[in-house]
Amino acid sequence: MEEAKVVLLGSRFSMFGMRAKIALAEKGIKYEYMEEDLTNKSPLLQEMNPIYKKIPVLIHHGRPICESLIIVEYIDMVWHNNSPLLPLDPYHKAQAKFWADFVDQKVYHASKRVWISKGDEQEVAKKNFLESLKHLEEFLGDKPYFGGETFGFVDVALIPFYCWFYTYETFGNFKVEAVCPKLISWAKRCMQKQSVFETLADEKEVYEAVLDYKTKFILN
Ligand SMILES: N[C@@H](CCC(=O)N[C@@H](CS)C(=O)NCC(=O)O)C(=O)O
Repeated sequence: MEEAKVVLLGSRFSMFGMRAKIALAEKGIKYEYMEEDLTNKSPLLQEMNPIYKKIPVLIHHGRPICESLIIVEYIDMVWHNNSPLLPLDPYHKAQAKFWADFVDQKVYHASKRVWISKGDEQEVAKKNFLESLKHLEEFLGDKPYFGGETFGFVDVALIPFYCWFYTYETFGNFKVEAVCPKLISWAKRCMQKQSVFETLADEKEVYEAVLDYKTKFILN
């Protein structure tokens, strides 16, 4: 591997991988993308992320950076001349990191339970998922993006989940728009950005992939 090259190890439907792709696209960075088969991880992934063995991994100058939010922050710091993602102001930066972490701690965990579980557990997951989105919607308020006038860190953290909404809604039998209309307007606004619409997977393909995964790996 050439030392200076930027390489991204990802997986097609991963919202975490999409975060890295969007950040690289926002900065206009050329990179080599390597798709991982997560059922048969490559020696490179195991070498580059020996602790978690998860994607995404960004490899820059031959050195690995792991964890999607850390990758987005790294990209923002290294290529700081254009399209800033994190605010410079320490308070606003702390706030952006808080909400991006909230997406991981609350939105992600509840969203997964929505399609993986059934019955009472699924009901609790739906409630938690929609509540977490409601909190985000309140933080968004009337701003076009989470950080204000321009697309930034929290937008990158959350928008990949949008292409999974169809899956959560179909398994959970609800509509996000009925509860969080402003959040859906925000998502549609983000989808007008090239970095986002060229990165996000097709929602029906996500759904098909989840059905396939459930058939193969989860006994019903
Ligand atoms: N917290 C991690 C989560 C990454 C993650 O869960 N990646 C999944 C794909 S969506 C993965 O690589 N799974 C493989 C495994 O768990 O073995 C991040 O933000 O990068």
